This record gives sequence, structure tokens and C-alpha cells, in this order.
Amino acid sequence: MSAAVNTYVIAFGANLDQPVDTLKSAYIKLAISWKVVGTSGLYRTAPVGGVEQGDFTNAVAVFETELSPTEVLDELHHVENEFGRTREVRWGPRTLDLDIIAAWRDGVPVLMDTPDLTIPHPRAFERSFVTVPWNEIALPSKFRELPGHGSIDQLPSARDSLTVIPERLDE
Ligand code: A4P
Ligand code: MG
Repeated sequence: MSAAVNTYVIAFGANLDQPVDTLKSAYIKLAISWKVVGTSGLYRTAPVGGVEQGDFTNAVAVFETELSPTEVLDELHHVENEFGRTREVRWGPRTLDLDIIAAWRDGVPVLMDTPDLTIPHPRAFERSFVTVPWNEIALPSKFRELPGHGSIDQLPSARDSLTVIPERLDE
């Protein structure tokens, strides 16, 4: 029996050091071992969550891999650590944040809620720094759904808090 094909929407965020370079380099590391389904442009975004800090750079990429969600989370943490990620303040400044936003196993939505991993990401639906870049990627309709919240182009997204950076994750 062949392994399942898993599809992951991954959000990239950073607001310390050289965020644009960091996001692109992190993307390249993931794209070496995972199949790229699509990538967004880069956006400068106002910080969300109440911590006073500098603007973020955000982007989204969609990958396919045989890895399970927990294996993917391990790999994301590994790449975050390579870029000097430390965890002092929740929702605070960071060199790199990689989150799993949504996942599908052989095209079927993955729903999980464990102490270490919640899929879909519980705050993605209200975050334009996730929904706007995701919505920009050409994808089959099933991969444009945030389970529990519907199609991403129907989600509220305050585009005025985002500024387009004229670069792409994959360039
Ligand atoms: N975890 C659980 N579910 C997931 C998931 N789906 N993806 C756990 C990734 N991680 C998940 O995360 C804490 C723990 O969440 C992880 O160890 C993992 O086991 P973290 O990255 O260490 O800490 P965090 O990112 O500060 O916490 P959290 O709750 O993930 O924060 P958010 O909600 O991701 O918010 N404003 C702008 N403009 N742009 C941003 O990118 N990001 C945040 C972080 C706040 N404000 C922002 C941005
Ligand atoms: Mg995170």
C-alpha cells in the first residue's frame, strides 16, 4: 500500500533580523524535501495580538509530503531553530514562525486538537496575514477551504493592514 499524500498550508512569519531573507531561505529548506503546490507573495503586516513590536513579514506556501502532521511540526520547529528562534513572549517578536494552518490526508481534511498541535490553526480564520496570501495561490477548491470556516475567499480579511512587498517567497 502506498503512503498517504498529505497537503499542508504553511504560514511563514518573521519580524526580527532580515525577515524577507529568512522567509525565502526557510521556504527553500522546506521545498528541498517537500513538493511545492503553490506559494504566495510577501506582505508587510501590522502586528496582531497586543504585543508592542515591529511589523511582520508574512507569506503562505502549500506543500505535499508523506510526513504526518506531527512529523511536519517537528520539521518546522527544526527550521525555526536553525534561524535562531527563541520563545520568550507568546505572540511576541520572532526571527521565524512556521505554523500549520490546514492539512489534508489524501484530500480529506485533517482535524486534530492535541496539547502540541491544533489543525486547522485556531486563529487563522481571523488573520488576514494568513487568509490574504493563501487566497492568492491557485489551488483546487478543496484546498481553499478552512475546515469549519468555509472558503478562504469568503473569510473576513482586512486588506488595509497588509502592504504588498514586490517579491515572492520562491524568488
Ligand atoms: N501548535 C499548536 N498548533 C499548531 C499549529 N497548527 N501550527 C503549538 C504550529 N504550531 C502549533 O507556538 C506555540 C506552540 O503551538 C508550538 O510549540 C506548537 O506545539 P510558538 O510558535 O512557539 O509560539 P507562538 O507562535 O507565539 O504562539 P502561537 O499561539 O502559535 O501564536 P500565533 O497565533 O501563531 O501568533 N502578527 C502578524 N502581523 N503576523 C504574524 O505572523 N504572529 C503571531 C503569532 C502574533 N501576531 C502576528 C503574527
Ligand atoms: Mg507559531
